[in-house]
Amino acid sequence: MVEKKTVKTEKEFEIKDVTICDATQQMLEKARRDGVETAFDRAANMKACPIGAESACCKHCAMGPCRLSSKDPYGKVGVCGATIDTIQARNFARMVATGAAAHTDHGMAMVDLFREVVNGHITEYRIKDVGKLEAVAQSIGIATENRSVKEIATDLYKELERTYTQVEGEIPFAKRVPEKTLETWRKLDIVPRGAMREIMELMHRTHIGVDQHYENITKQSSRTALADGWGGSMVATEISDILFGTPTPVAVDVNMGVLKEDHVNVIIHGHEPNMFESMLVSVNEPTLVQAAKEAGAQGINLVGMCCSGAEMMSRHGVPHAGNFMSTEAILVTGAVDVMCVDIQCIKQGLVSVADCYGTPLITTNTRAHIEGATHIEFNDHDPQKCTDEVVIKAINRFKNRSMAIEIPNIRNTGIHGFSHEYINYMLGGSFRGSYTPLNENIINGRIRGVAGVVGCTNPRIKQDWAHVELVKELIKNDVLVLQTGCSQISLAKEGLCTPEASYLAGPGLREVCETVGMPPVLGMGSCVDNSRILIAASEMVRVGGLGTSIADLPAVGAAPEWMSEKAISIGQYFVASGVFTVFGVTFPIVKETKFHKLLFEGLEQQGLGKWGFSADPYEMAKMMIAHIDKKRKALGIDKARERVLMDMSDRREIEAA
Ligand code: BF8
Repeated sequence: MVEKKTVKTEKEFEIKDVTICDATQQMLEKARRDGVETAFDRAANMKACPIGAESACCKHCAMGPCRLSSKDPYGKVGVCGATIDTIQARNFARMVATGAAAHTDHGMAMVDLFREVVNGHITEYRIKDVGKLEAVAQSIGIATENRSVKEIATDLYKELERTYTQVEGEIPFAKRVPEKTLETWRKLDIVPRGAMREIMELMHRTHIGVDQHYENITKQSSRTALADGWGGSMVATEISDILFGTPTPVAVDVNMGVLKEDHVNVIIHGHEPNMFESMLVSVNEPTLVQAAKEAGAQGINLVGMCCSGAEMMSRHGVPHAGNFMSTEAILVTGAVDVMCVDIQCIKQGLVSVADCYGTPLITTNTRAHIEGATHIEFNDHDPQKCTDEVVIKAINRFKNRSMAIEIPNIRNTGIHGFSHEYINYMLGGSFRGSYTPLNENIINGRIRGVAGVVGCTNPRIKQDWAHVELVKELIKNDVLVLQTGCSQISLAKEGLCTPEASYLAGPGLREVCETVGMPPVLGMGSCVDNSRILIAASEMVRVGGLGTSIADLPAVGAAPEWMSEKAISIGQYFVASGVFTVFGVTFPIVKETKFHKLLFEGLEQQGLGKWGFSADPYEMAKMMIAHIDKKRKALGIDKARERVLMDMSDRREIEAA
């Protein structure tokens, strides 16, 4: 029997109203029976602060905190005189700074690991994808011909370190940005120098009494966010591919049914792939497998959650158990023998849920301890020391399982691992690998445009619902969807990551999917892998026929259930790269202010993209499709789309022309 350690929820809610995920629903029912509280309960009992939700408060100094009124935003100013626009721009900027810091620090950890591997100080990892190493090196002007892997890799890590430490100039991956987009950035003076400098300057500028013009603050927000997307995140993706392999499509099971009652179940939840890679070695270590069998298990079952889970799913076909809003719920199965975490999106609430079910919750990263969890430090120089110990703890927990286990019997098989490189190959084959067929299909109207649908799940909205409804609307309207992060898992659970799902697509997209044998929804990995979408967009520009900058493309982005500051940084770098980006749930801004106008209109007039907001996925789809159509019209390819509706003689005429 579970010992009831948590407070009974005061305000009950209908479980079917908070998630469409059947497995999570089943576990929330059980949690209720067991008297266990989760973030769904806490959200129901914690009204979001209405002033904070609209970013109308400032707590940057001790003369406040100051509260302005969203009903009358210009009715008063803060004690220092800060206007609503300054306050909102500063708050927004700090979200960008934190989100960018999270991604760039992750990327820097990957460069640290890469450097130690290249210099022979770490031997447990090695360069797995030499082809990718050469391609990345060439993309930023490093010579590869007649040079050893070590020489190329040495030049590459030294060059990529500039992404972080450089104080003047442009970050290395600025070389990958389409010329016209880069030109716009240069004109606006927002090309990132180095991530450390940009984040530091943004924090400085948002201090009391420094930058007090919302436009100027937002410029530095863009520069910092770009240091994330084209810097830290892109480095994280590229180095991880070089070290651990570039993903190619693989059939994987997703959902809580990937747990196995007769196995030792090890869950890894977090963001950096190195600990997970080491865990993959530990769970296959013969002595540990033997120990698991001696404990009465059939074997050790390794499962991922959230973003490192999405990476391992794409690279190695490791099953994935669920996204952010399912991390507490899965512990309620009683079948998790250890949950091992590293950094980012790890709810502190996991401690009490894990405690209720006797599951060890292990933190491993020096940057992320949690009070009440067990810490076993992970060290890249001796990685298995930590991961072996974690597996031993899991085996012990399996041996001493005392409570009834209930695993939702739901598994959804889908195809994941669509790296930018694979899309290139998939569309053109090994002899003609290129994005030309994609561009051609956009120009001829079979594919109306491309949408990146990404980001979190959030208890303020029914889990997975907005992701699923939005994506269904988009593909129905012939919009090809690229996905990462928790959103990808939402759609995988709904069965949309299979080629068979193309029956839900419009006739044009369906035809392309059926010809190529691909799903209408392409899963590209974790949140740092949004950088793959940037590279895909650049490639579409380079191939030609769709304008000269990313802002010209019939491409859009969305995070319909976002919750984290990382999501805001991602949104801002997509916008600054030229993409119309729509967020759901809530937006931290007061409407009818100058800052609102800048984000939702002004940035586009400067040649960048712009923000959009709607809590309704159908409305969101409408806005995104309208934007795609606007871009098609500007490119003069709107007629091509109408052609799909023309009769045979019209077709013959156009074909002849
Ligand atoms: O980086 S999508 S909830 S897990 S922040 Fe977090 Fe959001 Fe999930 Fe990964 Ni991204």
